Amino acid sequence: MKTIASTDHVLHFPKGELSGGQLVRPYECPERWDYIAKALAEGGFSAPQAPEALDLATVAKVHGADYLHFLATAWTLWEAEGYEGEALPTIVAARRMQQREPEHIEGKLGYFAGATETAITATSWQAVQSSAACAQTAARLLSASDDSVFSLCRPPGHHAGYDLFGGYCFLNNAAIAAQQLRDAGASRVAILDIDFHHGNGTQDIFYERNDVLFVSLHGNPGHAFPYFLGYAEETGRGEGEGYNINHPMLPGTTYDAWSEALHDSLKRIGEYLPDALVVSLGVDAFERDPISFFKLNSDDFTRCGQRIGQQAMPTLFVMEGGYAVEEIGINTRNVLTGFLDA
Ligand code: SP5
Ligand code: ZN
Repeated sequence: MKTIASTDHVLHFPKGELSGGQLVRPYECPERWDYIAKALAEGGFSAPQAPEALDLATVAKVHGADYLHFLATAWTLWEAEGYEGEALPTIVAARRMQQREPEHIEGKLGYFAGATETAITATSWQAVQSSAACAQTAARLLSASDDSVFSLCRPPGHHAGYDLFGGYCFLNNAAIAAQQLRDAGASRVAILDIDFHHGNGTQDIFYERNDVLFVSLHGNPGHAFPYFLGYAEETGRGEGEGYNINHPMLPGTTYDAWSEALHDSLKRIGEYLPDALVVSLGVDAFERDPISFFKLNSDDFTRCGQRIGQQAMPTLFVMEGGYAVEEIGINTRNVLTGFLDA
């Protein structure tokens, strides 16, 4: 299994994340990438390959043009105001407000914010594009001949909606990979999202489409970020009706219950007969993750990978979350080795 990764990830490292009423050192930090790369090297995986240049035409099929322009220019506009800190939204386009993009950068940040913990810095956009390029390059390899590929994306992507950033995400790497697979000839693509958090951005992007099936296992949104999406009754709309499946689970969920949802999910994915499977691979379902509440242990991630491997489908793993930094490498590698050993 090849790994696609870009050292550009270090260009996104805000000093602050808004958490618990403070600006803390971000949970989503560059060391995450280092631990994963190290664990893969120690596990005998081949050295990561750099991505090809990102094709923004593919990105523009899953994100709005106004949003992409915002991401590309946000820092310049912010800096021009003379602000001292990193770009963070302080107001959002909430209920009963106008849904209209303002001229001022503070307004733009709020208009495109899906959450307010995530800062934009001077060099974030380059890191974000390189992360998406990893997913796109991995999708190209899968379309060409590879049976499975791992895209070591950082920053992650599954909270990025059609025109929303937040939850540490800017471009939806898994959605870009799925779109790339479709454009290269796949009739149907399934996305399995096993990150602890609901993949609200991915759900948003494909909610009215039946060519991409989205299935997510996650913390019940009544109790967990992103709070405002991820309930079981969200099943898709229009042509997409029946092609969105959510498995919210309560605090304390262990592998016994979690793996039942995984089995259900993979059964449904099998029935869909996809040409490729994209796995949004977060390992924040881990028992010692600092911001999550599931109870999977490191061996459970191996079992999870084995179960996914039993589908025997062309599979692209896209890195999402996981904040128990010292254990993120082993947990990620366990999913991949489990998959390969299935
Ligand atoms: C990709 C991904 O996993 N994104 C997760 C984004 C979550 N951001 C908000 C987390 C709020 C957690 N607050 C709990 C602090 C516990 N000390
Ligand atoms: Zn997560």
